[in-house]
Amino acid sequence: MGLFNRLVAKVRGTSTASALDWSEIEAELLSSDLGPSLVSELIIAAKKMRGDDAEEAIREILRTKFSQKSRALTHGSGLRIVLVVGVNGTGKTTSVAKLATYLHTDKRLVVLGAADTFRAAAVEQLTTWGERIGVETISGKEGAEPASVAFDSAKRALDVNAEFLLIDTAGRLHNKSALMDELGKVKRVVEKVAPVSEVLLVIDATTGQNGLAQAKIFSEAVEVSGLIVTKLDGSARGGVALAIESALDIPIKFIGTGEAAADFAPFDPEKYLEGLLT
Ligand SMILES: Nc1nc2c(ncn2[C@@H]2O[C@H](COP(=O)(O)OP(=O)(O)OP(=O)(O)O)[C@@H](O)[C@H]2O)c(=O)[nH]1
Ligand SMILES: [Mg+2]
Repeated sequence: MGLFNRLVAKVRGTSTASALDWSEIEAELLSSDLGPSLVSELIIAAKKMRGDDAEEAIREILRTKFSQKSRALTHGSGLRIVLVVGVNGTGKTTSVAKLATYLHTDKRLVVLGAADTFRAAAVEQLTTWGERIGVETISGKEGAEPASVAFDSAKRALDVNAEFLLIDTAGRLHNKSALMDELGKVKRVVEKVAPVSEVLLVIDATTGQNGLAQAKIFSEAVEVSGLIVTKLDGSARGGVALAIESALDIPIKFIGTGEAAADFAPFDPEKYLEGLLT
């Protein structure tokens, strides 16, 4: 039985679930990664609920937790620069490639900036994706300053009249202040060429509540305008996505559901709730 089925059965007073303790249900709900504050709010509300509409009532409570901000990529004329950030291994490079594929399929002119100069393999990884998709990737020499690669890629993107520049950055341990400072620097230097219209933070859904901590720290270092939640194809319930939206009011813009370029889609709140509730 799904996590919420027991909650619904408890409210309805049906089946053996009615014998379950509230604290047992609370513990189960916590495994959805919705986080303690959302879960306790749900339990308090559920205790007051009566009858058959429990499921819809729960859905409605969760619905109110979504951000009201737009989930579309920030509009604007001319070049739109998208900075993709996040901790190690969350799926930044793959998400840059997926977003490039998504935009390229929509006939948008895209340039990639390989500003993860931390590891030599990172540049190659992005360049390979770029070749596969058919978009240009700008990189620097090994060990180059991330900010200078970002700057060069912005100039190139302007020169070729690109609509989008997607900049891949190095995985950051979110407690390393030097790396976090570097992010601010990348943004400042790029903005000598053109404004950054979007900073997308990549969160791995399988990291659970740690994702919320990451989002808090990143949004202190740079202004995060949206989230990409990856690895929703895994065993994760992905409740952390809603926990972040609700706590920080940062909209999820895209989701990743696999390793292939096509395993990517704009975030659909209703579909997400369906997945969470069933
Ligand atoms: N199942 C699944 N795997 C994913 C998804 N997104 C990325 N991955 C995998 O996660 C691993 C890490 O992805 P990368 O894109 O290299 O992650 P990164 O954040 O760029 O990593 P660093 O640059 O090392 O910090 C790779 O094996 C990807 O194929 C996803 O949505 N689902
Ligand atoms: Mg990477």
